[in-house]
Amino acid sequence: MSSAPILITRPSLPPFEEYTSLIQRIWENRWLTNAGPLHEQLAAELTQFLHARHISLYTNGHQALEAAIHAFCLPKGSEVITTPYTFASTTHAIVRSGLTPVFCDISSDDYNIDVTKIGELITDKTSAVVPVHVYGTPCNVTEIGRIAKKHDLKVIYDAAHAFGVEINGRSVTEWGDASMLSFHATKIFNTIEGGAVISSDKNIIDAADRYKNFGMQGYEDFTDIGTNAKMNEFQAAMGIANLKYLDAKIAVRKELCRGYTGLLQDVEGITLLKRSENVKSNYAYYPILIEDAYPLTRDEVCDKLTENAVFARKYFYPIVTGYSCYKDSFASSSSPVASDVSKKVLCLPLYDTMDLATAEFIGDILRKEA
Ligand code: T4K
Repeated sequence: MSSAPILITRPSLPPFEEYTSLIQRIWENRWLTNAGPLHEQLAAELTQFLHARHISLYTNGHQALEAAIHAFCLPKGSEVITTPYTFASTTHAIVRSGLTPVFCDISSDDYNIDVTKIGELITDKTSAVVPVHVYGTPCNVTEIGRIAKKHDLKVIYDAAHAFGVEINGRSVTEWGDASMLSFHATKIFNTIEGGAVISSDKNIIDAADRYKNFGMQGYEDFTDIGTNAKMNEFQAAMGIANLKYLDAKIAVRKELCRGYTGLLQDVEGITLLKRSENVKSNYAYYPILIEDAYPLTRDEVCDKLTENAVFARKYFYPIVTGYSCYKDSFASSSSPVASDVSKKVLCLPLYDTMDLATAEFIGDILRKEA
């Protein structure tokens, strides 16, 4: 095995010539951004790939999430139920939209929002729920839908990790009023930076399309105070080239996950992520929990891996309510499960150019310490 550092992830890249032949077209037509032909081609391909009704491509996932929230015109200051076990982007998008996040704890089964705890957080100020499909594992979408319908709440999924995930053969983005996807370099499908809003409601996608283009309506009016968050042609070209290889790359990741699981499933003190039979996973992340029964703490495991040039990551530690920008605001009920998981979690390296021997090397380090 090479002595190069083993990073948490490496971006998927298509064959160089396939990217450059798409880029060649940009030189021919001099169309660089603002819904160019490659942008339109990618939007059409993704609509089909994701069985989406409507899609709006974005320059990154975060802006797409802000746009999705903005599109519903939720009352300023209203409360949005979300979880603290996520990347900062989820909470930032809520707060930057002038809304108040209310933190719900997560389930220890899948690290997603605990649907049994949503009800007690609903008040007459609640306008929406923003759950996260953490690591690409779908939330309990049926129960979330039932609660939202009963209380007349919008559901906007942060599906940043869930590209290509299906529940009983249906895309995870079919649930909720809208979903945001991330196409960042570190994600399963990338457009370098990128993202999308998906919805079955054309009005929401029209609003997202206007929002990313300054709120412009035709050439002579601005109907919304929008932003600039359009996906450019170089990003779209990367997406078109990458999409062709996605299934093959997910298959590689699946084998690597199998390798990890084979080595780690019987190690006392290590808990693995459960995957459901009815879910088609994208194998985006391989999180493990280092429990008290393991001889080393999570941080000691992390250090041990680093000594071996293996750079695992603590996605997500600390929880959002522990960040300096949030800890003194948004009084929230405590989230003991999220806090506990966050102190134990370690995501192991996983990417499509990694080989099985590398997964075995990492698994063996963890087995030896047990
Ligand atoms: N919601 C959720 C739940 C999210 O997780 C995210 C993003 C968002 C919303 C927002 O979506 P975007 O606006 O990002 O589309 C990374 C990503 O930057 C971020 O996209 C992601 N979540 C978050 C969980 O992870 P970092 O700070 O950990 O990335 P970084 O730079 O440390 O990269 C990780 C590893 O990947 C490095 O070890 C090196 C490798 N790498 C990275 C890049 C960018 C490469 O080899 N090549 C590269 O080009 O945040």
